[in-house]
Amino acid sequence: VEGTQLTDANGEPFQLRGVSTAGLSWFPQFANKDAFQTMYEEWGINVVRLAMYTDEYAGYCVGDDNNRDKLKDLVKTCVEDAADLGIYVIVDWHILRDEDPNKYKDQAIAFFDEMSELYGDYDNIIYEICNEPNGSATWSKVKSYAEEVIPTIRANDEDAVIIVGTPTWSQDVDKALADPIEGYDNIMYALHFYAATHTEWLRSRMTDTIDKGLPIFVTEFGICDASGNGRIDYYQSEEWIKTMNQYGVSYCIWNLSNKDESSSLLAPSTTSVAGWSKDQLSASGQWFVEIMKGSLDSVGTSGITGEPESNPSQEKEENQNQTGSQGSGGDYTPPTAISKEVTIEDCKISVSSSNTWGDGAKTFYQLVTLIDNQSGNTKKDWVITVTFSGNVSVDQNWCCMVSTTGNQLKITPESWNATLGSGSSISDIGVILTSDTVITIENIEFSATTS
Ligand code: IDC
Repeated sequence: VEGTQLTDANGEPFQLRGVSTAGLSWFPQFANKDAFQTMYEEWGINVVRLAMYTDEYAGYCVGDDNNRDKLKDLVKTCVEDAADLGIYVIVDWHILRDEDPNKYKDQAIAFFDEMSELYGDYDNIIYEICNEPNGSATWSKVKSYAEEVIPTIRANDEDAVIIVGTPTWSQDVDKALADPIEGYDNIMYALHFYAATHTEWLRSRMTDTIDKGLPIFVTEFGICDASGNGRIDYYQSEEWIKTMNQYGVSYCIWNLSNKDESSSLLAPSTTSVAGWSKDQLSASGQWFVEIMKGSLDSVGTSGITGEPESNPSQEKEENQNQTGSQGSGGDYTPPTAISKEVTIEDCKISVSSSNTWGDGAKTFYQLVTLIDNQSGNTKKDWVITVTFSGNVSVDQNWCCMVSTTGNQLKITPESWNATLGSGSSISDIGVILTSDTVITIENIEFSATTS
């Protein structure tokens, strides 16, 4: 890594572009040498990422010894297969439900010690030490974890690239920029995006952060929404690809499986584990192969959708049988933005949409909620109830807990943001709502205990 740029052995800028496996415990069959060879030779990838979950469904830290040995053997085989093929491999300690990488820090240290001891002499290995810190995992906690894992790896492997995840599911690269890890070379930081959820605001955070000197690797992205499912946003995806290519940012798409969800690269009916034809790929898979074939310039100017880049509203979802206005290819107008602000108990509460879209018969509203406590007191265990003009349900939420009844959405805190000191505010509460109709915000209620 030179400055912010990943380079080759001669110090020339180099971009790794490839595919992340799905969770190895769920879909081990697709993590095989023939699959890697197909993607290398036919798609043009030069890196695979091995997503080894730690904390859920037969994860490394929750399963038994037998399960652990199986996972470790699979990782080893894949590292060696990638080396044989002449491609790079990212060993991904896939924290997610565990939130804070410190939860299984001892296991992580033992695992990376063993891997780096085995593969310290390999030129193709990259260590990703915590996929997506989230919840209570602040940057200082992640940094202190990294400062224990990195020296373990460095004792065996003095120069391999090590990638460190960032808070809020590897979105807060700005936090790492403000307080980077010192004293080691070849460290990069993860930024993850899902194009139908994370748009211009996260893209500009990435470019700003790189411009200010932080080396970023997009070790995981999806072209659908952050659930790994839902609508594909071709326009946003191509904007991301163009920006990453322009900045020489390396990236891996999520994920190599045939699970019936939009982020899978294989069609649900595909059971072959390598050598896929085009029609065995999903919409995401077909898009990615086109992107890999395109030159930097062709990406985004025509792209797979064939839409001119200046027309973001025409997201033609060729591979999805959509109904409704968006699928017809005609002019599509997203639902009107909604927003409302109230002041209750000297706290300013604002709820507004940062993005809206339609998907067949449904509308989606990505809401940002802000609480600004100007009361001079500490507010605890706050509750926000938002009433809409139509019935709603929750598609996704972060940094809060939610429930809905009819046209009401109730937002309550997570344990770490339940207390709001005097003069402080919370701005990262997010909810994606869906409705059968176009909605407006009718009312906001707020309550909290005061101390
Ligand atoms: C999702 C998979 C889904 C699986 C789930 C398990 O797509 O099939 O059931 O994990 O937790 C991430 C994570 C990645 C998620 C993905 C989509 O790194 O593990 O995969 N995602 O939710 N970050 C943002 C999105």
